Amino acid sequence: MTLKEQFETDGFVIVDVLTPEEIDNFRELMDTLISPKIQSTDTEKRSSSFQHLGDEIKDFGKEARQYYFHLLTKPGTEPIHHAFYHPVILKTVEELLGPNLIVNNASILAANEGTQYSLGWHRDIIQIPQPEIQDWLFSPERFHNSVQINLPLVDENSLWVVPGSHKRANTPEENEAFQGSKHYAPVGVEMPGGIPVPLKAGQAVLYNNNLIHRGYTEKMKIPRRTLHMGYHSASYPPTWHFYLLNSDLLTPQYLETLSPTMRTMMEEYLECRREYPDMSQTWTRAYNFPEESRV
Ligand SMILES: O=C(O)CCC(=O)C(=O)O
Repeated sequence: MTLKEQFETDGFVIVDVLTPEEIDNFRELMDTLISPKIQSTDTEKRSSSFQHLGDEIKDFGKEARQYYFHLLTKPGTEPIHHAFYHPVILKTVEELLGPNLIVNNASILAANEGTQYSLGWHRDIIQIPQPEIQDWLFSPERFHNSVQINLPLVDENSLWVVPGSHKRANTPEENEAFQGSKHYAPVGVEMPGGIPVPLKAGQAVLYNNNLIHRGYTEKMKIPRRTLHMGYHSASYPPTWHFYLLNSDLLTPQYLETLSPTMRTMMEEYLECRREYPDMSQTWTRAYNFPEESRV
């Protein structure tokens, strides 16, 4: 089976990305960036359902929870940006989606040792109002032009998935677990068929955001230090994930501070935003199946 076939069947694939030297380098860069000197004494378990909104780097470690830092729109995070155009990452995503990649998310998932982390089971459809979430969004005929990636710099076991769930509607048992929500199942609810995705440092999991998945670690024995990113191919219309970057922060002055490669990637991102300004179109039937309206 090719990597693409495996991705289409299971909704995720694991690939080796970083060399041991690269792992050390990125680990150092990340530790410098988030300076994990503050260690919380608070051990209360917290849900991270709204983690996609992002945290401030200066707050890292103040609470015993997982933090989510957006990078591409944050001055000071440039030293780690080259992770988001790592040749193995770009080549693998191209193999899965197509050429002309646009980065649409670049962040850090980080937590200190001892953190209990639990994000309820979900598909990444939080942007879509629940009444507008239709089963055909998960049909095998629809091309999902988005890949999400976790690239840990230390061994981790935080991502859980239901293999194959990205290209079908929820089963009755899954609906029961979601307890009426189309966004997040309540924290602590088990999902039938859910399995952990253990990763070695430097290995990446690339997954279809429509896959039913969750973040869960009972108690971290080692701190979490994971690069998290998303892409789509500019050869096809983007999905709702494309709008995750706050383009208002990508000012000409900010773009000036980026490396030439990252600046070009961000300019391509902005060009695509001009072409597809309206996120709410991306989950309409006509947008996903334009050939039907031409008949
Ligand atoms: O790896 C994790 O912690 C889960 C991330 C996740 O669920 C997401 O980004 O949607």
